[in-house]
Parts: sequence; C-alpha cells; structure tokens
Amino acid sequence: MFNLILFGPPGSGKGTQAIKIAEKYGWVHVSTGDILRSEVSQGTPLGKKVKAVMEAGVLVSDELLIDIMESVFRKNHNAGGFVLDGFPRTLNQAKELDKMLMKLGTKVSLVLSLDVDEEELVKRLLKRALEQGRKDDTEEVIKNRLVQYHQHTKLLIEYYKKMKLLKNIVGVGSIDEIFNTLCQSIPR
Ligand code: B4P
Repeated sequence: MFNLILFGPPGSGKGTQAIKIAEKYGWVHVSTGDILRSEVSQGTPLGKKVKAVMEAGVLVSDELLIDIMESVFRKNHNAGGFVLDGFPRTLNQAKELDKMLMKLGTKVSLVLSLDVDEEELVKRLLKRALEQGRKDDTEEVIKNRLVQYHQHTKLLIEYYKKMKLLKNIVGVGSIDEIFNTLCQSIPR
C-alpha cells in the first residue's frame, strides 16, 4: 500500500493534483475538505456541527477528523494506495495517522509539499470564489485559513522532514507541469 500525503497551504493545488495522481496510480483520493463539504451540503448532524467553523476558515476539531479518517481506512482496507489531500493538518492528526496506518500494517510512504507564495495563493482562491462561490474563499476568510496554516499545519514540515519523508515541489506553473514533477518524485 502506497500512502502519499499531498501537503501545502490552502490554494497550493493539493485538491487539483490529488485527483490526477489518484487517477494515474489507481489510488483512493481522500480529501477531508470534500468530505466535510458534502456533510454540510447534505445537512447531516456532522455537517451542522462543522458548517460555521469551516465558513470561518478555522480547522475542524482533531477528534472529528480522526473519526472520519478511521472510517475511510476501514472502508478501503483493500486499496493499493491513498492520496491524502488536506489531512493531516495538525501534529495531533499526523501522530494519529501514524497509529492508524500502523494498525493496518503500513505507514506514510511519502509527503510531497507544494510550495506556492502567499500572493499567488490569495489570487487563486479569489479566482475560485468567482468561479465556484465557496463560502470560505472570501478575502477575510482566506486570511484566517492562512493564519491557521501558519499556526498549526506548517509544523508538520519539520515532523516529516525528521522522518525523511518530505520532498518540496515547486507549486507554481501549469497544472500539467506540476503534475509531471510530482509523478517524477513518486517511485512507481
Ligand atoms: P480544503 O478543502 O482542504 O481546502 P484548501 O486547503 O483550500 O485546498 P483545495 O484542495 O480546495 O484547493 P487547491 O489547493 O487544490 O479545506 C477546507 C476547510 O475544511 C478547511 O479550511 C478546514 O476548515 C476544513 N478541513 C479540511 N481538512 C481538515 C483537517 N484535516 N483538519 C481540520 N479541518 C479540516 O486549489 C485552489 C485553487 O487553485 C483552485 O481553484 C485551483 O483550480 C487553482 N489551482 C490549482 N493549481 C493551480 C495552478 N498550478 N495554477 C493556477 N491555479 C491553480
């Protein structure tokens, strides 16, 4: 089982590239953002709990995310691989992920980190706001999402660097160029 984490700040292209990677390698694409948005749009109890938090650009609690991921792994225990997009986002989530994978007799295989400067991130997310009208793509919420990234998620760079799993990828350029660079880093 190959377990790839696509890492990066909001707007760095994780979702965009994760879909293409999952298709090419036949892996399961897990976007925690998509899972949560689907709960919100269906008005489930979980969706009702997280709606306001997501719309404010704040991270949803680790406890909920860990439950979601446990159920994803349970459902897909025969998968050949996973592309994790948007998870883990905190040190606690990263440690819990290690435990979950250990139970399945596997571990994180590689972390590809998409590097994009902040000006470009904001530009992309504001463009998406015009195209898709996502509630968390307004200027003020984008600022919050970047603060959350710097306060909680960026710490994972050191975590995975120490484990010698992290590889930095230039995340600016055409989607296909970036995809090719990512694929060159995947030993398959
Ligand atoms: P996500 O859905 O993960 O949102 P995101 O970080 O903005 O990434 P996304 O995948 O959507 O965007 P992408 O970079 O591909 O999370 C949303 C919220 O859910 C969080 O704020 C949080 O509240 C909650 N959440 C999710 N996971 C959580 C967790 N683990 N713990 C706690 N809370 C969690 O692309 C952005 C835009 O750039 C797109 O429009 C795309 O078309 C464009 N783009 C991509 N590549 C490009 C390129 N090369 N050039 C130009 N544009 C490009």
